[in-house]
Amino acid sequence: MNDFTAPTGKSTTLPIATFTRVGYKFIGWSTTSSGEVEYIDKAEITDIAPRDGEITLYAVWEELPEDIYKLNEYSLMGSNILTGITEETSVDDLEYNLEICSLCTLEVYDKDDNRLNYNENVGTGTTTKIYKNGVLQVEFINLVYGDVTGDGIVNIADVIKLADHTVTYDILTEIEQIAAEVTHDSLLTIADVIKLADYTVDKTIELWR
Ligand SMILES: [Ca+2]
Repeated sequence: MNDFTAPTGKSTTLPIATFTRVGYKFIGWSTTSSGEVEYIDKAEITDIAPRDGEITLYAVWEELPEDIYKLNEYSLMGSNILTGITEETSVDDLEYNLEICSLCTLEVYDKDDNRLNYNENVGTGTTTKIYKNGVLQVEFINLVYGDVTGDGIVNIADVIKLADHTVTYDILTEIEQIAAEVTHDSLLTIADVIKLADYTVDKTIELWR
């Protein structure tokens, strides 16, 4: 992740963690390479580095519970973003791909907390919940690269919404911004708009890492 500058004497939110590690999930930051979590993802921090100096934060990882689900072709970005989901993946497809345990059930909810049907598409910003014996085990925010509107399909509507955002920078939510950042340079610019527009006519272009 990029360097991050925080003002002296003011509370600042740490940027969302976007690291991935196969078989693990990110649980927070430590100031030492093998230490415990000192700051959770997106923690509010004030003056943790010396004035005009810098501090290195190390990612702390926890092994994923393979007896509950398997990520297979998906990966976990940061603490709870499920990535690698392609467009037009239905709830049914997602449940199949994640290989949830026999006592487990999977439910997906839209941004307004309405449960999606099994034939509906999983879009950016929807939430996956996995239960075992009715007890919630894990919750993911779903990320579909290129799907900025959150309907699980990448089309001209996504291009328009992203283009509007690059003018005012106040339209997309945090997760939508990650989905829109298809050139992977940590910036949202006209280059992302162009690549996304190209993708809508040539779906062989790679949008994800
Ligand atoms: Ca869309």
